[in-house]
Amino acid sequence: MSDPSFMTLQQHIIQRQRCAEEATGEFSFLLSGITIASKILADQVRRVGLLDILGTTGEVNVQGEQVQKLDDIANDMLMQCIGYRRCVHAMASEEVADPVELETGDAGRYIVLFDPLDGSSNIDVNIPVGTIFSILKKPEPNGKECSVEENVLQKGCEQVGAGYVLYGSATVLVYTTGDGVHQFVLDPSIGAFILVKEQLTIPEKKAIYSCNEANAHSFDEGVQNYLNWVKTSEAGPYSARYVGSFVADFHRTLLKGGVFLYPATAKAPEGKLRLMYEANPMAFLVEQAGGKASTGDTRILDVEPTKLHQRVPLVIGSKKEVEIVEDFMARRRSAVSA
Ligand code: AHM
Ligand code: MG
Repeated sequence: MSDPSFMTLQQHIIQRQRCAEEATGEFSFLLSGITIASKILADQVRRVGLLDILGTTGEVNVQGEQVQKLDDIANDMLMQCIGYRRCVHAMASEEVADPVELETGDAGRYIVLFDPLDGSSNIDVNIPVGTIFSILKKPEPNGKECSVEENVLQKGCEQVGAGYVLYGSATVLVYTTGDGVHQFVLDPSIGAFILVKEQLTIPEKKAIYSCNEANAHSFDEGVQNYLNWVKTSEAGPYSARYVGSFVADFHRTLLKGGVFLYPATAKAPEGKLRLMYEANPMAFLVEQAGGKASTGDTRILDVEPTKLHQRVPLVIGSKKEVEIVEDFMARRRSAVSA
């Protein structure tokens, strides 16, 4: 007899879809496109040192093929696995300038946006990287034909699904469809993601902050005041944790609590992280887990996108910790405007 507590991602999605009104099975088929790609990528990431060796002779490997960077491989893999789904109207990726419209006619109801391999600059030093995805519905035509760009540019609060895959010591998948956050681990022996935690919640507060503090001199003064405060005995003791790979930093924050910040800097005046396929999906997840995500003064999920690769300042994590940062930023704003 099968173990009733043993559940694969596929079973989990199907089970939850059964409870949903318009359960057509399309959505689970769409997600399976992402999981197939991520299993292939998990394997590629694990062998990255070997792939590098094969590529060291130049641009061409022993098979006579072009040696591709892993970001390109990840992007192609996702485009291919998702692109075969007839329910997908369009895809957009960090690696591609414009959204890709698929010839799926009325069957194409979903839009998938992704960062194929976030944190990839860390890959040659064996630091975890990940895939982030956001799923939107194609908007109903409102009397006029919309371009694919117009269809894609929706606020984060319109997402119907979001998640990430972290290629770390284990391959972990975390997703939401708006009814909580669920965590799975890839069992390599059977090639399936197994449920390890349903309805995950983020601690309401935790004295951990995570940011690239080397940029502190060019942060908003409110953020600088916050960073000074976390080091005082009044606040602390706080711990600092920063991987420099957003998926890894976010995953730790989701599980352990704390706050992750990537504020605007002189080099990145709009912030560094991308709204549509980095900040929005993580904001959806964190809110579903009871946390908070903001630009410092606006809820991330309410930010109106104006372009696909738009960047945004990000403060994300435990509700209370995000509010402390927002408070420092608000106090600075009112001091300036007084
Ligand atoms: P990428 O999508 O090009 O990999 O860049 C985003 C990455 C994030 O994973 C990470 O949070 C951030 O860049 C780190 O930036 P920095 O090196 O400035 O701290
Ligand atoms: Mg990224």
